[in-house]
Amino acid sequence: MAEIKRDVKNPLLFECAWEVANKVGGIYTVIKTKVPVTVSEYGDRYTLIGPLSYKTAPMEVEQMEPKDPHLAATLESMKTAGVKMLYGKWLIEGAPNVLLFDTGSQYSRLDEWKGDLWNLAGIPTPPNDHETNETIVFGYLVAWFLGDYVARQLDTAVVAHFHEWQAGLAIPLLRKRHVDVTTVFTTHATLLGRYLCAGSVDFYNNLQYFDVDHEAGKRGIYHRYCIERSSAHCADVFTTVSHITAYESEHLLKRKPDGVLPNGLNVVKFQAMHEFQNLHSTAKAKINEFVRGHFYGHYNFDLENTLYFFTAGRYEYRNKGVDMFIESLARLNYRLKKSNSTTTVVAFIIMPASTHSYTVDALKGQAVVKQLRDTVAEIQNRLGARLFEHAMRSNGEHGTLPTPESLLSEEDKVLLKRRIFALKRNSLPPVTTHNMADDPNDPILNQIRRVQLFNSESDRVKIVFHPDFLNSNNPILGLDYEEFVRGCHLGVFPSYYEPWGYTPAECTVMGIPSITTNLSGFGCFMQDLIERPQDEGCYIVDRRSQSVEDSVSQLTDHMYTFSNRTRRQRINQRNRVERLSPLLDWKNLGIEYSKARQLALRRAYPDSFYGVGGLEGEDEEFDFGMERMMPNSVPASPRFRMSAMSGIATPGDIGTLTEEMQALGTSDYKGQAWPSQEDEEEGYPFPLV
Ligand code: G6P
Ligand code: 1S3
Repeated sequence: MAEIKRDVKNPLLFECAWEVANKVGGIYTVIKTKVPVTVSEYGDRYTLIGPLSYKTAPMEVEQMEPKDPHLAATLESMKTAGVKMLYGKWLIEGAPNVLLFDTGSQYSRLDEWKGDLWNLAGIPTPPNDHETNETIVFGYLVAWFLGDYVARQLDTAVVAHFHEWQAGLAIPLLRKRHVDVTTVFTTHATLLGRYLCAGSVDFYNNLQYFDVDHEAGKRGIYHRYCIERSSAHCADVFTTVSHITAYESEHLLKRKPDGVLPNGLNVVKFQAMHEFQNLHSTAKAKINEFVRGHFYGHYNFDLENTLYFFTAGRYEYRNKGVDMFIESLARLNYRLKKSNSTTTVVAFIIMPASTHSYTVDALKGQAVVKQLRDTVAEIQNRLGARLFEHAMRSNGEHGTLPTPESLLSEEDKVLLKRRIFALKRNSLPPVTTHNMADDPNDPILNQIRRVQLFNSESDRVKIVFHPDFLNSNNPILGLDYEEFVRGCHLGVFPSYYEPWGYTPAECTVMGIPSITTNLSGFGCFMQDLIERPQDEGCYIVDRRSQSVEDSVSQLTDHMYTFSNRTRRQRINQRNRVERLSPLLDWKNLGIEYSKARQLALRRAYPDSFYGVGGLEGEDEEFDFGMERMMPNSVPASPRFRMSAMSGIATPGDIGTLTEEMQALGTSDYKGQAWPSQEDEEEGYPFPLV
C-alpha cells in the first residue's frame, strides 16, 4: 500500500474535554474563552468533542449536518452501531463545531471495554466508580471516532488535543491502535497532587520522594491515576498550565512536560478607559445595599470608608488557602483596632458548600431594609405633595415657607418609628447567609469560631460566608459573580495548591487588585513577567521559601497596607491593574497552544518538516498563524521583564523546545528551586480543621 502523506500545513484540530458545553469548573472557562482565537486560526477545521448532557446541550448547541463527507460517514456508521450523539455549533463567541457523545448510549459495552483496557494497558477498574466509568466509555467513543475518521479521511493531518484525565483515556487507546493522529495532552492539575495537598503533608518539599503508586492506592484512586499517567506518557506532546504544575507532573506523573500553556481570558476593552471604574462604583452600590441589610442593628460604620475583600472558588479549605485568609483577617482586625482605624473591612467568602436554605436572619435583614426604604419613599411622596400644596397656596411674595414639623404628619412619624424599632436586634449579624448542612464540622465556620470574628460592633473586620454560587436572581447578595468582583476592592487567594487560578486572573482583567501566592500558577506567571508585581496591584505572598507564620504575617501586612490606602490611591491602583490585562489575553497566550500543536505535528510527521533522513534536512519556518500582540497600549509603567517586553516568549514558551534539546535533558519549563525540608518550619501556627 502506498504510504499516506497527509497535509501538515492545514491540519484538522479536535479538542476534547469533559467540560465542552458542560460547565463543571475551570476547564470550561479555558475552553470557552479560548474558542475565538482557535477559530480564527483553524476556522471550520476545528471541532470540540465533549460528553452529551441532555440538561444543558439543548441550550448550548444548535444541531446541524456535518459538511465534511468523511465526518458525516463516520458519524453515520457510529449511529448505526447505536451511539447517540449531537453534532452542531456551540452557541458561544466563535461558534465552533462541536460533537457531543452520549456515554449513556454505550454503557452496554462498559464491561467489554474495561476488559480491553486491562488487557491493553494493565489498568484495573473498580465496579462502582461512576466518574471512571464515564471516563472509560467517553474515551473509547472518542478513540473509535478518531480511528474511523482518519481511516476515511487520508489527506490531512489530524491533531487531537485532550484536557485532563477525564478526557485523556483515548490517548493510550489511539497509541496502542496506531491511529494516524498526533496527540497533545494538557493536564490542569494532577489527581495525586490535589489529594496530597488537601491532607496535611508537606507537599512541595517531598514531591520527589512520594511513592506514587502507594499514595494513589491508599487514597483509592490508583485506577484514575493510571489513566492520567498513561495519558501523559502516550501523548506526543505533554503540557500543563503552569511551571509549578509542570514540576509536580514531572514527579507525580513521571513525565517532564514539554511545555507550559498558560490560561488566558477573553479580554474586553472598553472604549473609554474609565468605564470599568464606573462599573466598580455601580456594582459597589449593590454590595452596599446588601451590607446595610446584613448588618442592620449593628450598622454603625461608614460605607464611604468600608472596603470589600473577597475570596472565591471551589470549597477546598486548605488548597485554596481559606485557612490562611481567615487567620490573617483576625490579625488584620487586631491591627486595625490597635491603630484606632476608622476603616471597616467586610470580607466575603464565596464557596459553594452543602446547605439547606438561607437563614431567616439573613432574609430578615434584607426585608427590614426594604421596608424602611419603601416607607421612606412613601413619606417622601406625601411630604412632597404637602410641600407643593403649601407653595401653591402661598400668596406670591408674601408667601411663607412651611415649618419642618408641619410637613411630617403624626402618622408618618409613627410609621417611621415602627420601621426604626424593627431595626433593633439582640443578636450579632450572622457570619453566614445560609443554614449549613454540617454546621458543627464545617472547616470555614470552625476557623471563624476559633479566631472569634463574630461581626461585633467593635470589630473592624466583618465576615460574610456565602456558601453558594452568586446569581443576580438571589434574594440575598443578588449579583452575578462578575458584577460582585467589580464591586469589591481586593480579591484574596492565598492558595496552597493552585495549578493556575482563574480567580485572581479575572480580578486583574476587571481592574481589581488581588493577592495570590507563589504556589499558584497565576502568581508565578505574573512574577515572571512583571518586575514589581506588588506595585501593579498584584500582590504575591511567598508560601514557598518562608514559614507558614511568615506567610500569614506577609498576607496580613498586604491587607493592612491596602486598608490604609486613600480612595485616590485605590483608583490609581485599579488603573494600573487593568493595564496588565493584555498579558492574560488569549490573543497573546493562544500562541502557546499553536506551538504545542506544531510540536505534535513535527513529532508525528518529521519527514514533512525535516525531509526524509531526519534533522539534517530542510527545516521549514512555521507560521503559527497568529500575530503575537503584546500590549502596545500599555504605558511605560508597568515594567515588564525582558521576555514579556520583547514579546518573544512567555514563561510557557514551547516554541523553544526541540527534540535535540530534549536529548540534552533540557526543557522549556524552568526547574523550581524549593527550600530544603530543614528550612521549613513544621506545622501550622493555626489548627487545620
Ligand atoms: C470609581 C468611580 C469613582 C468613585 C470610586 C470609588 O473610580 O469612578 O467615582 O469615587 O470608584 O472608589 P472606592 O475605591 O472608594 O470604591
Ligand atoms: C483547575 O481547576 P481547579 O480550581 O480545580 O483547572 C483550572 C483551569 O486550568 C485552574 O485554573 C485551577 O487552578 C485548577 O484547580
